[in-house]
Amino acid sequence: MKTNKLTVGQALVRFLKNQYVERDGVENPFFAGCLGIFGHGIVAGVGEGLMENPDFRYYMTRNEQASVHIAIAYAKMKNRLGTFACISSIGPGATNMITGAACATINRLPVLIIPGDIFARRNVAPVLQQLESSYSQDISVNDCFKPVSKYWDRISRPEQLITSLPEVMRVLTSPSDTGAVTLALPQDVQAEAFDFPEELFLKRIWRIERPRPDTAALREAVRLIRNSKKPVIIAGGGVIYSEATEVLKDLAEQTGIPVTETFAGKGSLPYNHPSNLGAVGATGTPGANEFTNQADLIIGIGTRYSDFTTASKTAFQNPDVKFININVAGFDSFKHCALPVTADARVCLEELSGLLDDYRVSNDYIQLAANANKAWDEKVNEIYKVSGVIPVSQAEVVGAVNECAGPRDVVLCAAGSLPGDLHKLWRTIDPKGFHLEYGYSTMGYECAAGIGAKMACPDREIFVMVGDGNYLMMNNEIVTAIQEGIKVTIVLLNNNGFGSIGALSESIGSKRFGTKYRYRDQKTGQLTGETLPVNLAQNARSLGANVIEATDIDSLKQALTKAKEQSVTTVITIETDLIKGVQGYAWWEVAVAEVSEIDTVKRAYQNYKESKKKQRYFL
Ligand SMILES: Cc1ncc(C[n+]2csc(CCOP(=O)(O)OP(=O)(O)O)c2C)c(N)n1
Ligand SMILES: [Mg+2]
Repeated sequence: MKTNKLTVGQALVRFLKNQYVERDGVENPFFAGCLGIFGHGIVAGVGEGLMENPDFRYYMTRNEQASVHIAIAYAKMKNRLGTFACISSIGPGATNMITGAACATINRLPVLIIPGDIFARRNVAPVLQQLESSYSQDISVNDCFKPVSKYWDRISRPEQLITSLPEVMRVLTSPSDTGAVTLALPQDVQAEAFDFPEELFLKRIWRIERPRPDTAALREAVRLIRNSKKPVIIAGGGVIYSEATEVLKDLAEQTGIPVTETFAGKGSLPYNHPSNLGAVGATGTPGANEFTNQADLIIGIGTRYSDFTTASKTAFQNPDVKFININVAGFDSFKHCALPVTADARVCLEELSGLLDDYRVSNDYIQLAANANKAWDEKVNEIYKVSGVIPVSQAEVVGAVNECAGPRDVVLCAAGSLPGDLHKLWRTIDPKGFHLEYGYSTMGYECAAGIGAKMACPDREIFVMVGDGNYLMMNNEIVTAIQEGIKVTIVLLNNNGFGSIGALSESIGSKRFGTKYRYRDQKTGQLTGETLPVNLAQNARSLGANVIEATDIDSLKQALTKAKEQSVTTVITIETDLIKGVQGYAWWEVAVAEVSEIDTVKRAYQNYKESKKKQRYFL
């Protein structure tokens, strides 16, 4: 056996740059490089390995959490066929990545997390940044990654890398198991050399499988569909990741079954397709919710049925409702005691189409869906209409950005009141045009994720839409965008606080307590003073961005046109109304105080009890 004497850091980088994926005959390198921030726990081992391999590019970021956001956004745009390795030092650099790891795992997106770890040799413990434990020496802060990782390992001896790396790749490239994979590397082991077998570094191609459905399950699915009068499809992220959107369109046209879309599934059909009822669930359209409410059969494709999709289990009110779940992950296909069809979405829909060639829902049902699609489009026109009132409403801003964005351009967002508005309103044409991280709804995802999205799709304009709260939580990656010459357009909506949690607070009787960015008022002792003097435009400018300050919709439209011509990351700021929101059409459960001295809370509790009556189990 030929061997190669390398450090763990060198061997790791060499291995990573030789990993490829192949799906449908198309081959691509799996890793686009490495993101991270050096510290004493990674600089000598992996850091040195990276320096020796400049063809595996290292990108310096400003916060380790943001590194993971960049990787997640990249993986999402690549339909999980590519990602980054994210490295950190030991201690705080490592724990900064835990939020990112959770975000990746929850959204079923692959990211390789490589935190430095404390000396395996232990003789110098406790080292700087070490968590000491009185009951075990086999614990470090990196154990915190265990519940948020789909695979977790610590390399305590160099040769362990040889058996761990194939497992890392198996999980990252598995459509059903993917998520964050953590490989903790003790700082001494990283720098130790070993005679690694040459074969470890040969080019390796991981085939992304398209598992076919079980014949009996498929037959049963056909029987259920044939017996259904009011079937509805819920298209989740799996439809897009599997590149099943064309087949879904054919199936919808062949059978007349209407389609609704989750956050991750939005874009499964173009917004103006007559079978597209649009957003489903808590942030759904009236049409989508009316149809799911009455459906006798829900066909969930690639959805994990989050509470936003099920309107906290109130979305399906037909007493005879049944579920067929087409999902590559058995974990998801069994939800709601469905008929599980564990398979890749695209091949499954292809096979299903062939077996349903004589099935079609009634013309009335098809017409009702087309009417709902049209009615909602007219409503969006109304909501997008410019009122001329200053400060502008958020919906007017969404309208202006939507109008400016080309059919292949991307809107990107994660938390606040924007996700719900975008889910309902945004007119998506291209399957990759709507990028919402709404599995973890991580504040601070946006500015960093914009970079990852642009790296994955350099030929698309990326419109990052972000509220002031999200922006203040993590705007630092603007510096990284400037460093890398990456251009995104960040539309920053400033309503001086939390429009989203403020409205939620009001709905549960808590009167927007603690949701506005205000000075502490010395008289009341509360945060009820004047608005804070924060200048977000100046902040963005100081980080190197091109900044345009808009005041109304006209100046916003001009700014968007100018931003399109720019090659530098551009931040457009605009003040928006904190209170004016878009109406909702379904419920979302947030628990309300059962006892309270406050009247508004007491009333909210009564409403809450009423809403809960519609919650159902699906057995
Ligand atoms: C890391 C994190 N902390 C807290 C929350 C809860 N949260 C959701 S939205 C939001 C406020 C967002 O503020 P902003 O970006 O200004 O958007 P707006 O609500 O004004 O639309 C908060 C605190 C979260 N989702 N993520
Ligand atoms: Mg805000």
